[in-house]
Formats: sequence, structure tokens, C-alpha cells
Amino acid sequence: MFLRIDHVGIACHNLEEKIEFYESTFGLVVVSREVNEAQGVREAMLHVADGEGGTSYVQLLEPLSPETAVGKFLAKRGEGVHHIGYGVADVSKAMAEIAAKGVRLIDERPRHGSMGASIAFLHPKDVGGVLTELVEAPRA
Ligand code: V0V
Ligand code: CO
Repeated sequence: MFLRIDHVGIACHNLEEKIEFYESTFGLVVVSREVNEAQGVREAMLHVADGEGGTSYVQLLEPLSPETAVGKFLAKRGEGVHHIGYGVADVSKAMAEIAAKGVRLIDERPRHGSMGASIAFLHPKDVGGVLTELVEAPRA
């Protein structure tokens, strides 16, 4: 079902500081910066590697306010890994297949994600405590 790990989402208080850390420590390069009002985040995608199944990134996430998903996460747990995003060929099809196995979908239909992707989240309580995102990259 999954083509690759598309990205690992990491919650942080200060996006610019974290970008600087990932650039200077690991030599990663920012390929996209966006504000996603619907998801309540300011985010950056840093390129990690290109594989057979596509490209993998680190996604750094700063909340737009304390009431957002990432804002609440930071208050409860502090900075760290927030979610795993898996690449899929068809997000609607993957949602239907996964829902049929009894895993709760947070999103009833796909949402707009980073760099033109279609995304959907699965509830962490049904995935062993891991917030899980499905990512369908736009057609090249
Ligand atoms: C919350 N919980 C988590 C979690 N966030 N567990 C694992 N990983 C996380 N990231 C746990 C939390 O500890 C609670 O467990 C329980 O879920 C309910 O959490 P809550 O703080 O009361 O918050 P809720 O229920 O209001 O919201 C939680 C959910 C929410 C997961 C439903 O964060 C959500 O809808 N997330 C999906 C959207 C999102 O995260 N967007 C930001 C990334 P206990 O304490 O009761 O045991 S946007 C993105 O990735 C983009 C744009 C992209 O990739 O392109
Ligand atoms: Co994400």
C-alpha cells in the first residue's frame, strides 16, 4: 500500500531556528515553505533522499496558534516527532481500504497538503499512538 516514507513531521516552537539546525547539522536543503491555515501550521519541507518509490522529506512544523493541532501537541508533549507521512498512489483508495479495517479517519475526504499533495490523517489512537498521514503527491 505504501510507496515510501514521504515525510516525518516534527513539531517545533521556532521554524527558522529548526531549519538552521537541520541545515547546519545535517546539510539538508529546504525545498518548500508554506503557511497552511486549514492545518494551523507554518511548515518547511527539507529534502532527504530520492528512492525508487519517490522522494522523502523532513517536515518542520510551527503552530500558527496554541489552539491548533501542533500547538496543543507542543503544550502537552513538547518538541519532537509529530507524525509519519506515507506516500500512496491514490489517497482516496488508501483511505477506503484502511477505514474498512476499522481504523478511524480524521479526514472524511482528502485535504490540501504541502507542495500540492492530497493528504489525509488517521487517528493516532487507532495506530498505536502514531499520528499517521497518507500523502498522494501531485502528478509530475
Ligand atoms: C494528539 N495525540 C497524539 C498526537 N496528537 N498522539 C500521537 N501523535 C500526535 N501527533 C493524542 C493526545 O495525546 C491525546 O491522547 C489524544 O490524541 C487527543 O489529543 P488532544 O490533544 O485532545 O487533541 P485533539 O483530539 O483535539 O486532536 C488530536 C488529533 C489532531 C490527532 C485528532 O491533532 C488532528 O486532527 N491532527 C491531524 C491534523 C494535523 O496534525 N495537522 C498538522 C500537520 P491522550 O492524552 O488523551 O491519551 S499538517 C501537515 O502535516 C501537512 C500540511 C502536510 O504534511 O502537508
Ligand atoms: Co505532514
